[in-house]
Amino acid sequence: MRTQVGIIGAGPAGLLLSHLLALRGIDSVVVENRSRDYVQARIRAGVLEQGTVDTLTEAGLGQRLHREGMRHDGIYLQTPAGREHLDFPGLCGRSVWVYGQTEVVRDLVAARLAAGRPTYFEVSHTAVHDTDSDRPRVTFVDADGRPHELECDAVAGCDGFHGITRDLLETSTQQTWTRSYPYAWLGILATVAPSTDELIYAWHPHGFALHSMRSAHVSRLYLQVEPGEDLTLWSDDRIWSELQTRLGVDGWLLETGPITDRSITAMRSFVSAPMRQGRLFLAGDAAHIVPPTGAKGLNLAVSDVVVLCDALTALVGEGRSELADAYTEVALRRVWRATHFSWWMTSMLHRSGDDFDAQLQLSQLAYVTSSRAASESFAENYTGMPIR
Ligand code: RFL
Ligand code: PHB
Repeated sequence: MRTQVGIIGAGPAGLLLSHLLALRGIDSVVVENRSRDYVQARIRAGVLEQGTVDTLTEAGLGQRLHREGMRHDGIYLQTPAGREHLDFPGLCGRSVWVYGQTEVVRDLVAARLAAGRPTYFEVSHTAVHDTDSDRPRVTFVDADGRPHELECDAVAGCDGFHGITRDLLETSTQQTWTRSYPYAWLGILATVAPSTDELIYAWHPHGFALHSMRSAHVSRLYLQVEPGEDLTLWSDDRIWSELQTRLGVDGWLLETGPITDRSITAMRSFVSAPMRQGRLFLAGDAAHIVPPTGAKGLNLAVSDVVVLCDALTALVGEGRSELADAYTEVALRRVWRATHFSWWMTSMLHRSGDDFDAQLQLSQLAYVTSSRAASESFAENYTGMPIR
């Protein structure tokens, strides 16, 4: 088989890249080692930046997003002193949208299959060869056990943090930066109307809590827990009672309902650079991870792909390499801004350290909600910096 761009991974990065390339007349083949149902059901991100929504809308992928997604014009930041609201349009002229990653992926898979473009789910033995030549190849075995060889002009590694492509980059020129955090998130999805109109990020002496949502009938909530926390120690009653404690303010009650999904997520920052070697390009979680506190992971995958699409169009469509040569530098500017914001927001909201640390966090939170300069800076970062 011959294609212009071989794409490893059918997460948001790989699927969106294939769609944006097709709009530019560049063909691609996507290979994914999980099933279509698994990829579409994976519960992850929920908040889309304005730039992500604009990108999806301009690419013709915005119909359901605009119908079912919820525009949020702010968030609440809470401490035991009270719940404060930040008004994003008033602070920076932008908003965010609550629309689950599951829905984004569903829309992308539907668009790709409707266009009849080749997508292989449930592949195994994915391998990439000859990335330093002009004809890199991808080999894999399809769901029926048939081996394939894909001859490409370029390969995009969109295979997430646990994928195979990052390890193909030359270790002598590769640099990585890592930060592990001494806490994790216990996340639940529950069939109950959200008890809030906008997301609540709460600092509490017991630890951080977040009230998010997926729709008018589905809530998504998180609790800070220990990194190695045993999920079986958390009964439904214990989860709801701890959420009520950490999210509670006078006169406010958290509605409860059946819990349909629960998981523990480790928290880590990770950046690997360069994001390219020869004709192999990395995008999204394959190249970097942020802790979920700033809601940046999916949005960074989208911004990488927007930049990468320009670079690949010039490289394989027109034989020009300047944008490909600049890819790492342009993408990393935004990656490091989001890495800093996610680290900062994480460090401000999670309990760790001693009472001195707690007083610094509370002072910082009071500053963010009371100073125009600080809240503008928060709003600008949370709603997302420009992609280019
Ligand atoms: P993905 O989504 O991991 O997709 C990679 C795909 O590659 C496949 N793959 C392979 N395919 C073929 N051959 C191989 N050898 C392969 N190895 C792997 C995988 O099966 C998979 O389908 O990466 P991508 O596309 O870069 O997208 C990144 C986002 O998924 C991620 O950053 C976000 O989910 C992070 N995140 C959040 N991001 C936000 O922007 N806003 C949020 O509110 C937000 N909340 C979250 C989050 C992540 C969370 N978890 C569980 C990590 C909340 C949580 C709890
Ligand atoms: C979510 O809805 O899953 C969510 C929202 C905001 C975050 C992280 C996750 O910061």
